[in-house]
Amino acid sequence: MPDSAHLRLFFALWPDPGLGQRIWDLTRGVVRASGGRPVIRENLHLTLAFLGKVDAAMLPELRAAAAELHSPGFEFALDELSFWPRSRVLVIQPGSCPEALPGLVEGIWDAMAPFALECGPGKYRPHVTLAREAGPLPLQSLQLQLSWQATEFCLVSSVTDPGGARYEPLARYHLLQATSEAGRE
Ligand code: 2AM
Repeated sequence: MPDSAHLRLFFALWPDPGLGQRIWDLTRGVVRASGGRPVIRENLHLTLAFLGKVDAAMLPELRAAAAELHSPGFEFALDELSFWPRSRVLVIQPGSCPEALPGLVEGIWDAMAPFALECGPGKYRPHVTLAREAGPLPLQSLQLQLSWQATEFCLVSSVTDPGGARYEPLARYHLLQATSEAGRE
C-alpha cells in the first residue's frame, strides 16, 4: 500500500538530456554484453547522498537546508566501466574526480545532520548504474570520455511503480560558478 506520509529521497547529479543520451549511446554494447536489466535512459543519474525513507512533513525544512549549501561547480569524466559483483550492477564511474565532488557530498550530509535520517554517509563511490542483475565482464575502457560539467544538483523522490523505479526531481540547486555568486534553488 502506498505510504503518503513518507518519501524515499536522494540527492543526485542529473545529466542534461544531451549527456544522458551520450551515456546511453556509448554504453549500449556493454550493457547488452552484461546480460543485465538496463536502467532506462531517463533514470540515469549519479547519486550524491541516499537519504532513505523520510517523513514527508520534513520536506520544506530539508529543502531549505540544502538551499543553504554554497558548493562550487566542477567537471569530471565518466571513464571507467565496472561490474560490482556483490550488487551485480554494471556501472560507469569517474576514474578520478575533483575534490569538489566528495566536498559536495560531505556538505550535503552536514546539512542533513539535524534531521536524524534513516541513512547516513557511508563509503562514497560515485557512479552511474547502467544495468542491474548483470553478469561479470572482461575489463574494458570506453573509446570516448564522457565529460560532465556539474552546475547543479537535485533532490529526487524515488517512487516504486509496478514497472520499476520512477524518479521525480523535487528541487534543483545551483552550484557556484567561478565568476558569479549563483542563485539558489
Ligand atoms: P544504485 O544506482 O547504486 O543502486 C535511487 O535508488 C538511488 O539511490 C540509486 O542511485 C541507488 O544507487 C541509490 N541507493 C539506493 N539505496 C541506497 C542505499 N541503501 N545506500 C546508498 N545508495 C542507495
